Amino acid sequence: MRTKLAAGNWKMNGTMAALDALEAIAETSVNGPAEVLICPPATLIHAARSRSGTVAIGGQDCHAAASGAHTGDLSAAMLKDVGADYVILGHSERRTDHEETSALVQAKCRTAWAAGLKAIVCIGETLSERDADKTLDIIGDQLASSIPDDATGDKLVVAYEPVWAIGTGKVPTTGQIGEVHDFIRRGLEDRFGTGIGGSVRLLYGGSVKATNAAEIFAVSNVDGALVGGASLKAADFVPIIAALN
Ligand code: G2H
Repeated sequence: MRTKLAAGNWKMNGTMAALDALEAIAETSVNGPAEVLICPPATLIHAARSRSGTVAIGGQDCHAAASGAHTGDLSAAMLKDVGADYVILGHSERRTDHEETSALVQAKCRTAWAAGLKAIVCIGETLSERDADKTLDIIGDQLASSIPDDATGDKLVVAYEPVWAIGTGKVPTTGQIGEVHDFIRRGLEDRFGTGIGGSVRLLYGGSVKATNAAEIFAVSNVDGALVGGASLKAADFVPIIAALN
């Protein structure tokens, strides 16, 4: 049985005042079985930890190296040290803005696991790839090359985020989401066996909001969501959590 996960990705939004929203989310989402996670900007992780109650806290990226001369970067151990339980890796905004490859994402994943963080590895096709009927090829390649061989359901979450649905208000049909999630599940089971492959949680991400969450959560192999814009305010995020519970 996979525990459902409602994960909020605040991206580059939020100063200390935003922690009021985190507190409101924590106060109103304590009763359900779903796990709730907020990934604020790294500057807020330490303060967030003391105000998040049972809500887990995560980072949005980490360096592939454990430490060293990497000005401006953060290590997985640093995130863990200030209270993070999770880290998002390979988000399409990082793949695009910072030219991150799947090989780099895999290296970051290894470092994150070594530091005791759970990794949410993001994969997804662009619109031109979908239009060219290459979606499953792209997903298969990203899945194979972004995830290390020693994955387990305790430390890996996979987020399917079609790039064309991120922050655009465009959402794939439930049929399109189901096709990709079933494909990812089969890929994980083929590679890691049905025990491990069946225990990894699969999140959908891309323009999830209160009005579409319930129908997305009803799709097979959707174990929750990675939510951007709609995780910034409790009034928007709490109904999404409720739809999962
Ligand atoms: C996709 C998602 C969060 P949004 O990036 O990872 O953002 O819900 O704003 O589309």
